[in-house]
Amino acid sequence: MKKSINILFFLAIAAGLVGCNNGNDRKSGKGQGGLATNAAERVYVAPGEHDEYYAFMSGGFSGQLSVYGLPSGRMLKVLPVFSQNPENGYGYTEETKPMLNTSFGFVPWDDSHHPDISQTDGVLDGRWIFINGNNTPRIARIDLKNFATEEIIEIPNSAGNHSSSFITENTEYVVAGTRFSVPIPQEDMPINEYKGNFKGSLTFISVDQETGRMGIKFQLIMPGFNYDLSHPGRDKSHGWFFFTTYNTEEAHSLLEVNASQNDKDFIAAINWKKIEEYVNNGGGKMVPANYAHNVMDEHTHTATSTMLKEVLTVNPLDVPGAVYFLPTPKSPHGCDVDPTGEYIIGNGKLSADLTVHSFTKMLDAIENKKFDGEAYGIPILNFEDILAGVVKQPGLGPLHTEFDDKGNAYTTFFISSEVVKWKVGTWEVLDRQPVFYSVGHGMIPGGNSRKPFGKYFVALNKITKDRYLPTGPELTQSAQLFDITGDKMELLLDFPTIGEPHYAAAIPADMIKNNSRKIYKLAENKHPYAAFTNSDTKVVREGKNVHIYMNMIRSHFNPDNIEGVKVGDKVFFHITNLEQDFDVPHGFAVIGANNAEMLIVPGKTETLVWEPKQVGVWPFYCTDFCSALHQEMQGYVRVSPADSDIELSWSLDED
Ligand code: K7E
Ligand code: CUA
Repeated sequence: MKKSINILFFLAIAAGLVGCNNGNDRKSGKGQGGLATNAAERVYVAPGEHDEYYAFMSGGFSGQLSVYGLPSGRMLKVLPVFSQNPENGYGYTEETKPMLNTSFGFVPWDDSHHPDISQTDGVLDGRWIFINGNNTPRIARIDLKNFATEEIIEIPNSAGNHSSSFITENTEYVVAGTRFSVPIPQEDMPINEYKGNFKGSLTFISVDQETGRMGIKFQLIMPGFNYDLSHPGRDKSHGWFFFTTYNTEEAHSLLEVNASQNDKDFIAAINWKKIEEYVNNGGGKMVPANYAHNVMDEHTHTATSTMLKEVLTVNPLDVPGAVYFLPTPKSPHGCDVDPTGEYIIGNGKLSADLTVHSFTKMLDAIENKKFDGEAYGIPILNFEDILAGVVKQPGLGPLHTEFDDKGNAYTTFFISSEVVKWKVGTWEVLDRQPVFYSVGHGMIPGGNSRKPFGKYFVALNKITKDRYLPTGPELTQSAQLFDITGDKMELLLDFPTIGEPHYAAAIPADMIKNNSRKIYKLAENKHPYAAFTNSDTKVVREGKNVHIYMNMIRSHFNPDNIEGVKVGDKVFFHITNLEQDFDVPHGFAVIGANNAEMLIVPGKTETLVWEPKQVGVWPFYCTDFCSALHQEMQGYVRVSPADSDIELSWSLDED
């Protein structure tokens, strides 16, 4: 058991340090955090004024994506992505339920980690934002005109979709990598036969530049390591993608010990351009698969789910020169590429130093075939040959590195609970600031692109303990905003977050806000159950299904009296919001509904199913205070016994 001792010793030290950080001297964040006296002014956004940046924070185990303004830290919206959202009916309405379909059936929750904004020429362009579903592997695309999830594609042959969703610099591909290796294809086999038999898939999803539509171009089937994080090459390294791995030991149990044995794991360097060319020339093997592709139709505002039945796989050995391993100490987590595309940083969780690889040296080593062995036939480059530099002992437990526009890098340290600023190229540590507490990712607007906007750094912290008023055993997680325009980082603000914000992405507000949709045009609404005029409104029985074609406008429903519904019916309320003004949604709720309310924005039609269980006269009402007569916005459904012969009828203001 000697192998376990070093690790346990390390973790004991680590635990001790976390304890220290939570001690008295760090309680307030003042003094040590260098809280500037005018910090309040610098985050203050006056009433009616707008923030300078949109920040999109992953929701972690909430499965959503939340939108914040920076520098105020004001939460603007929770965008539902992978989880049902009773606030507006996402995942509950008939139109949105198909978005959450998977090969495992309806999966109304996920764990979302890494949002990434679309780019053109390596610069944020504000068209779309992508995010991964980690648990049931999926990638979602959110349109930043509508601020709505418009597409979700499931990833077959993947498990723990974690090294995702990162995009190439012209949004050619969204990339998704498996964290857990699994049998590919899945099969019933002993777990202890993992080694050599389980595989990891790295999936390249192409993106249509007009519509944003995603499709899996190919899956690279890699050795059975854990593929933890990834980043695209950019500028000079455009065409490559880099993935950190851990568990190159291929352990299948007690990974905290057994996957911490190797002195170095790898960063996998993937020349995707080469593989793309191979695939375009007919390379790769189409294999059976079963995965959902869910798309929101822009005219009917209704999602469809299609099950796809095959996927193109590529064996890396079939594309010589496309895949290499870069030895990287020691169980690296983050895999970050600087804005020039030259430096690839592996954040070795258990390593004392930060290792930086050089892209130029990597190409040189490849050209001169300077290999240091191979793993499953994939060449391993020599560590020394590709080393650009080392940041010496910057902190404990490095997780992620982000970049500003002045050649500086900012690495987060989970264990020593700090952010360390260092100089790219000289590897010299320039500044360190404590965070409260245990930071995961950091984020600089555009920090994962060729053009960062280096004004703010946001620390995305896991633990808050004493930072806010206590709320019982379950506390919020938290973000901290630093001003990074000077030599030293200055802490300005704490603000709580929704769920666990792993990564985040931010963009200047000007790049999005003028394009933001205000209404859906009624004239473009092609929903089959839309009711625009009085003569469109009706109630139709099809066996036990009752379809109500209803509309709403300040401040009534049409119809608002409905009779002839029976116990045992399934009632579909198809409701069209006739408003064509900005910010006039109406809500809909009916007593005893087993799902949610729905919030219908101007010009849309949405559908909620209600299954009345009891005889009576049951009210429905608008849930959003929409006008002075909002409280009058209500109606009744008469529900008769199952064997009743009362005919369907509907009316508005008629006796
Ligand atoms: Cu480090 Cu999922 Cu990117 Cu969390 S991951 S922190
Ligand atoms: Cu419509 Cu309240």
